[in-house]
Order: sequence, then structure tokens, then C-alpha cells
Amino acid sequence: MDDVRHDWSREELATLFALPFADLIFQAQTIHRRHFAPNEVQISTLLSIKTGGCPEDCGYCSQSASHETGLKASKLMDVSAVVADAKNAKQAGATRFCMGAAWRSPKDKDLDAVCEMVSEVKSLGMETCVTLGMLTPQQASKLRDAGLDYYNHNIDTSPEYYEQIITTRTFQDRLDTLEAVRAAGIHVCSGGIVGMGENEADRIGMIHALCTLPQHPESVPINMLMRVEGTKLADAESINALDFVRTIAVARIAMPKSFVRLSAGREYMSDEAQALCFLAGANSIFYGEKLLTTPNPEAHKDRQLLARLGITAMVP
Ligand code: SAM
Ligand code: DTB
Ligand code: SF4
Repeated sequence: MDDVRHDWSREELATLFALPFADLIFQAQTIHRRHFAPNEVQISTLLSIKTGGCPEDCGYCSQSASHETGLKASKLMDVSAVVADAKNAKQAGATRFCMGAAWRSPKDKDLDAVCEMVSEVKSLGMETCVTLGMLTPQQASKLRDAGLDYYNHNIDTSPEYYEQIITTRTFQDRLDTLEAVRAAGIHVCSGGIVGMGENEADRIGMIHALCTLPQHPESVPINMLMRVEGTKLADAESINALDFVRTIAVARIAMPKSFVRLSAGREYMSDEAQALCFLAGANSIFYGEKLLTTPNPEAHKDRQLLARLGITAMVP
């Protein structure tokens, strides 16, 4: 059954959010089982290949030069060090390696080094993903030619709430890069962050923007804000676990064939809350003790949790 739609209205998504919890989860689980093996998750590991000193002012981010977070800025890593990290991630069980850089957009010289990282990590037999900020169509084509599988570029929040969070670029800038990535034939990874003081209408607006794209992102990360001391959002009102699970469920229903990633924030979630996220259709996680600059559950804890839930790692 083809239940993939691109004509969702915000009202329809609002109706889903308002369902009794069990009805929402039942719908999400039904759709999940139609398209995916229900007890498998895709496993990615992150590495910050260029940390801090970013000229953008994203209110949530530890790496923005506008924030005093005590984070030490560093240069782009050497290709050999990145490959060594990727080998460790593969050994630990990750099948995708995601490399993130704190750039507004890559310089051409830096892009050449990233292309080298992509082709070397790919030759280890891993899927590759990078997130480097805004791209021109030419830069996207270069990454494609290097063999890049996924490009991560989040829309972060609703179009309406966007300028409360970021003033150095527009929502449309994000859409333009997503279009360049799609046109180059690279898989799109795009999602957002909740727990930034947004309301339910913003969560609806964020999912609406994703599920009405001409093609849904293959991967949709839903991050719970990691509140970082020194950022504008250090004291943002957190989202409760059940509202977070609802956000995952609505994303699953609205984008039936996409991987929905339970992303940042697992470090502070109970096992039970994570289990509900999987039940709501999340089928991808970041694995390994660190996200980019903030903590993630220890690998042994995750192995234990997945084993207790009878969930296995997906083989791509
Ligand atoms: N600089 C590039 C960009 O912003 O597109 C790539 C790296 S950036 C750190 C990647 C994504 O991480 C952001 O778009 C945002 O969605 C997410 N992120 C950053 N800081 C976060 C935080 N404190 N909590 C949750 N997600 C966060
Ligand atoms: C995504 O959606 N989440 C990841 C990845 N894409 C690049 C990043 C999470 C970052 C959390 C904050 C940090 O560790 O700095
Ligand atoms: Fe820079 Fe990306 Fe952080 Fe924004 S989210 S400040 S663009 S590293």
C-alpha cells in the first residue's frame, strides 16, 4: 500500500498529535510494520571533524562563536585520524559514519579534504554521512562524486519559530541546500530539535515542512535539545517525554518510509521513554559515547538496552 503522501495539511498533523496516546502509537506502529522490520534499528556513529568557532548564531549550539561555552575550537581533523575513528565505530557495530563540521558552509579546500574522508570511510564498507552547513550545487556534486551516501542538514524547527533560534541564515537557505543535495542524487537526512521552548504548533510546522517536501528525507533525526551552559537556550523549557514520543509517532506516520532517528537527548531519557520511541516508530540511533560535543549513552548500556528490547542492528 502506498501511504506516502506529500500533501499533508497542518490540521491533519494536529489531529494526529491530539489523538489518545494509545491510538497514536497504534497507528504509528501499524505504519512502521508495513515498511520496516519492526525490531531492527539503523546504527550511526558521529564524529566532530571540525569543532567550534562557527560564525552562525544557532541558539542551541555549543559550537557557535556567539556563545561562551568553554568549548575549545579546533581545526579540521587529519584524514588518517578520521579513518581511525571510523574503524573503531565499525568495530563497535555502527554501519554509518557521520562527520560533522562547525561551518556555515565549507571552503573549497576543506571540501577536498572531506571528500577524501568520505571515500576512505566508504572503502571500509561503511555508509557515509556528512553535515557541513550550506552547500552550492557544485559542492554537492563533488561530494556525490566522492561517494557520499547521506547529507545531514536539519530544518531545526518550524518556519515561524526559526528566527527566534537563528538570525544568521533563513529557513529558505536550509531548503535551498536540501534541494542542492537532492538534485545531486545524495540521500537527504533532515530533521530538527524539540525542547527549544517551541509549542506544539511549531512541532507540527516542523514535521509539515519535512513531509511536504517533493521527496521525503530518507532519514529524519528528531533531536531533544541538549541544553548547553552558555548558549541562548541553556534554560529553555524542556519537553516532556510523552510529547517527545508523540513527535516521533507523528513523524513516522507522516513519512512512512523514512528512517526516523531518535537522536540527541537519549543520555537523559529513561530506558522506558526510549522503548516508547521505538514503539512509536523510531528506527535509528546515534551510537557511541559522544554526539558532536555532548554526551550520548555508553555503548555497553545501549547494547544492553537493545538486547532487553529484542532489537537488533540493521544490516544496510
Ligand atoms: N554546522 C552544520 C549545520 O548546522 O548544518 C553542521 C553541524 S550542526 C552541529 C548539526 C545539527 O546538530 C544542527 O542542525 C542541529 O539540528 C543539531 N544540534 C546542534 N546542537 C544541538 C543541541 N544542543 N541539541 C540538539 N541538537 C543539536
Ligand atoms: C542530528 O540531527 N543530530 C546530530 C547530527 N544530526 C549531526 C547532532 C547532535 C548534536 C548534539 C549536540 C552536540 O553534541 O554538540
Ligand atoms: Fe554552526 Fe551548525 Fe552549530 Fe549552527 S548548528 S552554530 S551552523 S555548528
